[in-house]
Amino acid sequence: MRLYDFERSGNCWKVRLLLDMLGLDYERVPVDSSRGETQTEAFKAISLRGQIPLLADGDARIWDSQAILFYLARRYGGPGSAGGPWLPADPLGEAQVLQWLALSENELLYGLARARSALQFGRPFDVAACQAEGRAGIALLEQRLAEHDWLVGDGATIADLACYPYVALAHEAQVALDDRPAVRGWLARVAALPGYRAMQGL
Ligand SMILES: N[C@@H](CCC(=O)N[C@@H](CS)C(=O)NCC(=O)O)C(=O)O
Repeated sequence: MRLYDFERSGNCWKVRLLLDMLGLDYERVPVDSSRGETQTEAFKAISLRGQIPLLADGDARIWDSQAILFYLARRYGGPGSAGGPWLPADPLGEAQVLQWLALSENELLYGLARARSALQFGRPFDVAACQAEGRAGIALLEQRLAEHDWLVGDGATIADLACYPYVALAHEAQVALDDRPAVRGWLARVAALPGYRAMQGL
């Protein structure tokens, strides 16, 4: 397997977390999105959206971190069910995972990730508006995690890995978690999972 990847990308970090936690071997192909390397003709020829992460597995090319998490969980998530512990097989559990993937693709991406991108990489986003959207997402996480250890069910799923990176990077978006004790506890639980590897430079 090959992961087209940038160390400082939270979306790529999600995928690396699951690959590492599943103990899968993969080659990392560095693509520096902060320097426009996603927009070359060569890269766009393999990635429809011209974005990382992109996973190559045999002949398959999968773009979007959420889709990649889903694929890895279904394909390699472990014996016993299609997805193993990372992706519940029952309709309600699967829908609950999809809800949190939606949060990661909306409030956390258009909020936290974009505020970070503006502050750390000089991207032209409205920092205050993005921070407000990110805080709204974090408030929803806090509500869930005040009553539960994990976002879905009783153990870690791809929902946790999808939401984790940009919340763990919230300080780089200048969004404080001081009044979010349940979220801070959950960040520590994710970081204690076997196979966890931090983003370099954090
Ligand atoms: N929804 C996508 C977002 C991917 C994304 O925004 N990737 C960024 C890096 S974190 C990227 O490739 N940006 C460069 C570009 O759009 O040219 C996902 O979850 O994979």
